Amino acid sequence: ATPRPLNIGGIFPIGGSDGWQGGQACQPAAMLAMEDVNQRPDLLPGYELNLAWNDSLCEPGLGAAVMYDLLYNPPTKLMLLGGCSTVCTTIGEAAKMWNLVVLSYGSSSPALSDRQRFPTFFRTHPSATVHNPTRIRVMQKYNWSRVAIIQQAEEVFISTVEDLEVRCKDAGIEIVTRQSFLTDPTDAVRNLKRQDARIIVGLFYVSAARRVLCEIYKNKLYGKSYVWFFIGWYEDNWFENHLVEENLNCTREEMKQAAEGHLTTEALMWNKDNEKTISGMTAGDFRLRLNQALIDRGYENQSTPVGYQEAPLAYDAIWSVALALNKTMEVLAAVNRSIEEFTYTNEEIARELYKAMNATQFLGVSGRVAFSTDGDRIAWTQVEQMIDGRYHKLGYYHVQTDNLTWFNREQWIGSKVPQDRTIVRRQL
Ligand code: ABU
Repeated sequence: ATPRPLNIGGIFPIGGSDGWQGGQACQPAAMLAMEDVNQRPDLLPGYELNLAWNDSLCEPGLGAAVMYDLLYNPPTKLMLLGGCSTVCTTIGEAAKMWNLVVLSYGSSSPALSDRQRFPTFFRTHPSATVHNPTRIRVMQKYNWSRVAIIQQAEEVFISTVEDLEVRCKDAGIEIVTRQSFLTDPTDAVRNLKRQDARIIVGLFYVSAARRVLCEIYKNKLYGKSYVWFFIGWYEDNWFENHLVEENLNCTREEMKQAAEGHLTTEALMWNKDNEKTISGMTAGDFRLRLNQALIDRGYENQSTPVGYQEAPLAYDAIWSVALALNKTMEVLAAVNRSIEEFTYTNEEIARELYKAMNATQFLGVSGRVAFSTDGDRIAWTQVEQMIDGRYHKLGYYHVQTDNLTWFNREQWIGSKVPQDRTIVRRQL
């Protein structure tokens, strides 16, 4: 018999120029997962999963419009997928009104872990708070106890900084200044210079990161006396792309010079081991299929589409949805009910969907997928450094076990570890 449809909705940030356009690689990855779950006879028997989706441009207003469009137009969606923190904040807060679980493959905002505000929100993407213990661990490794922070004024970064401040205080690390900017970082970067900041954590989306880097160059806040910590999920060549479109007043060479030596932290989003995952693929097999899917869509190489790093999270998000729906169907069948009875006012089935998602666990191409009580993913992080214009892995860190694996590959300009303050030498 023809399988009956089970419908879900998806919101992907693909176009636009601000925020995170990670739908470029995440949407194709989700479609691969759709193919795979629909080919599994033991999953959702008698049904076929359908994904209706649209682009949010990573703009919360448009994201809300896409969500209304998905919900007010039949068929009824059983769950929503979303990416980009600013959009997920909007849809995650609204979704409870429709008794809908939202699963995000691409939002890092720590604010999204608030169960009061986002009671039906889950994510395969780790919260940005996972970077903070790693940053602190690296600071401690080099005896840096005086640091500065510069952030874009978006909730995703504000909530990350709030967590970082608490952790720095606990670790006895002084935050000499915290600078914030909306769009233009000129004054914020100048203030860092005035405060003689040397070790600086920067938190912003990638186009703002380029503006900051250009100001770093102009203010000479780079080189042997400075260490910058940036977010590690930008594309590898982020600092030399889009300079003309974004009207940046720095050349590629200047941007490259300013970027040299910076550190990044990021959560590991690709399964590190070569083991078979729930789909039968290893992470390496998935990479090959994704690369082909991206070539088919006109991307010439894997570094071109945004969201390549997060693509396993999108692939695993679809598996999470399929497993949770499957579980819910079994629970409902035991009481002679069907998942097809779900409506946006059906709290009982919504509760079962929530419980099933909360209990979902499997080995995915992004690693072990499991959701903590606040809906979050727990992950390893990695530290990289830009050496000669390319990222090199320095080490891995796991916060729960305080396990730091370090490869001693860091390189400092002038061969000395930069200090966190000006050393005044007294003449005798
Ligand atoms: N790794 C991409 C996260 C994007 C966001 O939090 O908006």
